[in-house]
Parts: sequence; structure tokens; C-alpha cells
Amino acid sequence: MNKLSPPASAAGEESALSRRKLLSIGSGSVAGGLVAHPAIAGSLADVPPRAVGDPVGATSERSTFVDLARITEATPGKRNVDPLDAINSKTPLHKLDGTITPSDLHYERSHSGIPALDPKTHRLLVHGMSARSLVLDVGDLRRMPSISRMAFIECSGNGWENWKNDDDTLTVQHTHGLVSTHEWTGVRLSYIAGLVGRDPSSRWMLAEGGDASGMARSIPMTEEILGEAMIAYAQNGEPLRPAHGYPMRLLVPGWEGNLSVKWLRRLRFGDRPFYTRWETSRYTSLMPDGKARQFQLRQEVNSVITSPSGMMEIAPGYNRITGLAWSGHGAISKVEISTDAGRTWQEARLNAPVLPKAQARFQLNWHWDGKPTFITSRATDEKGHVQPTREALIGQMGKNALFHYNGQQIWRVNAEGSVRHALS
Ligand SMILES: Nc1nc2c(c(=O)[nH]1)N[C@H]1C(S)=C(S)[C@@H](COP(=O)(O)O)O[C@H]1N2
Ligand SMILES: [Mo]
Repeated sequence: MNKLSPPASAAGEESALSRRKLLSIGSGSVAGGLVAHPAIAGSLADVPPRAVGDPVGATSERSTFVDLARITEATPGKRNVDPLDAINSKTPLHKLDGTITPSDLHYERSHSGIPALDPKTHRLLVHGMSARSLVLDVGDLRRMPSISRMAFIECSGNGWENWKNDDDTLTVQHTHGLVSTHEWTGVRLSYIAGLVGRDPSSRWMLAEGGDASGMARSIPMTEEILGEAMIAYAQNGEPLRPAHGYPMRLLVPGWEGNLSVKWLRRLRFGDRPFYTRWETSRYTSLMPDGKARQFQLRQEVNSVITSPSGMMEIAPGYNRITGLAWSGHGAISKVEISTDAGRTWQEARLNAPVLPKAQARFQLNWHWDGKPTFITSRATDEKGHVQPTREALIGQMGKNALFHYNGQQIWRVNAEGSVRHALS
């Protein structure tokens, strides 16, 4: 039995491993370089001495032993490209813990690069179907009542590799690295709408960015969005970084990332969608009958096992399965894991807190018997939406679509313990 095998008395999912089974777990070392030491009485002689420190600095850096980076991508399949050709940069989900994405590793999608906007000159115009119009700077926003909340942003292109063919070399960073979770701070959209006296019959709002791409999206003015959307000026406690919309962006929790318009310069209230090119051609889904689906705006329930995942190696015996689940409908209520190609499912433990429209961390103890198999996760949200299999999703959407892939992700484990991307 290796030294990290959980005690048989442990509660929850650990009890799924019977004592008999635990005792029979092989003596092989745990994957990831951990050595199973013989059980001797431990003493400080086994622990290195205290170390001399470097000077205290104005900002802190990651340990030189830690390797964390996003990867740039041009189109699906064109990976690790020259930054000048990149259209996005993906979060290393397999190397992160907990649920909050560090600010410099939040995925990034920018259609025309990152403008350097000066907060002294940047302005936001709020106008349209309202009693008055207003021009605001970030100082004005900072003087208003603020809210902070945890929320994920997910590009509707997340998972786009999975519409295509199988690729053995894909990691979870490639397949799911276009979703991240932050604590965001800003002013409620309903507060701004109240300031300008928005006409209650205004059912749509145009949000326009200040970058060269001319990004502009129509946002439905539902109670949910008016109550939850914000004009954000801070991420994880610091001002927005330029890549994420400095000095201000719209944040629409739970809806496709494209609606969270960065470098926000205009909000215009109207009574119908504005049909910008971003919603008539770009962010639409081509259906099997040749028609395009427009305004598919919500991010559906989704999950993925981040460890073990694509391109990792495991050893027989105890392995911890962990991953992330999220839904644009609200909080995650359940994540189930199958380690036998979908025949049987076990409920994973969710780490607290589990917050609405934020990523939730799940985990399960697993005893791998060394036989080839497939592992997969299936999330359910508080509104009862269940993450579909790839077959069910494609049955509904066909294979022409590029956006809104939320099928269950399968990882294949072969006899050598190599974990690889699989579609079925
Ligand atoms: N002005 C502007 N806003 C934008 C974009 C953009 O290119 N320009 N990209 C959108 C897309 S497609 C996504 S997925 C999110 C990404 O936000 P992030 O880069 O902060 O992760 O921003 C959205 N807002
Ligand atoms: Mo996106």
C-alpha cells in the first residue's frame, strides 16, 4: 500500500474503496515523482534544514521551481504559435488548484490586440432609450456602490477541438483552457441603468468596445442580466489588466464570453437586437439543416477532469481524480465520475464553497487496477441540466458547429498508464 492511500476509515467517497481493496493496493510509487518511503519512525533528520532567505520585495514572483504559462493558439489545432499570430491564449487548468484563476493566467481572447487605454482620457457613453445620457470615467465608477462576485468567463469557442477529430496529443489546456474564474469588482448594470433612467420597455442593450475590432454585442435586458451584470474595473483585487479590458469592461456572468465586452466605451439601450456582425456571422452556430442558430448566449453545464488528463502518466494503485465544473445556469449540484467507460458512475466530492456561475472543484479517490480504461466526468447544475455525452450533443447540433461544445470529456488510460485525449 503506498503512503498516500487514504485510510480505510475515511468518510465520503473514500469508503467506496473497501478495506480489502486498500490492503491489496500494490506497492508501486505514486505518479508524479513521489517516492513511497518505507514506513519508519519519522524525525527531523528526514527534513532539510532551515534556509536563508532572499530580500523582501515590492511584488512577489512565483517559485523558480514552478512552471505555469498560458499557451497561444491561432485557430483550432494551430498551437503554440508566434504571439503575433495568436488569437487567444489558454489557461493551464491542469496545473492550477482550487477554483480561482491567477490574474496573469486568466485565458485571453482579443480580436484586435490589446489597446493601451489611459484611464484619464477613457470614457464610457451610456445613452439610447433612457431619460438622459451620461459620460463616465473610471473615477466615476469607483465612487459608486460596488459589488464583488466570483464568476467564470468562458469563450463559446471553449472545447472546439472536440467537434473535430481525435488528437492524441491534446491536453486539458487545449480542450478546455478558454474558461477561467475570478473575483470581479464593479458597478451593477442596474445601477447605471437607474442613473440614466432607462426606459423599462428597452429590452436590449448594445455594448461596444474601444479596441480596433469594433466589438459590439446586443445584450437582452432580462431581470437576470440587469441584476447580475456589472461594469467591472477590478479582477482578483487589482485593477483590470490591459488584456482583460482596462480600465473597464462589461461582465455578464454565465453568458458567452463575447458578451463581456472589454475596454467598454458605449452602452446603448434599445428595443430590439442590434444585429451586429458579431451576432449575424461570427458568433452563430451552423446547424445540420444549413441554417444558423443566432443568439445562443448561455454557457451550458460543463465539467472536465483536469488530473489525470491528456498527456499525463499514472501508476497503478491510488490516484486522485480532480477537476472543475461550471454552469451558466447557476451553481453545480453534482458531479459524477465514471472510471469504467461510462458503465457505472460515482458521485465526486465538491469542495466548498460551490458558487453560482463560478467553477467548482471536484475530487474522487480512485484505485486504478492497471487495466486500460476510460475516465470521464458528468456535471449537473441546480436547474437540473445534465452535461450531455458527445453523441447526444452532436445528435442535436450536428458537426458543423464551432461554438458551445459542452460534451463529457473522455480521457483514455492505456495499459502503460498513459492518459490521452479520446472522443469515444
Ligand atoms: N472589446 C472587446 N471585447 C471582448 C473581446 C474583444 O476582442 N474585444 N473578446 C471577447 C471574447 S470572444 C471573449 S471570450 C472575452 C474574453 O475575455 P478575457 O480575454 O478577459 O478572458 O472577451 C470578449 N470581449
Ligand atoms: Mo470568445
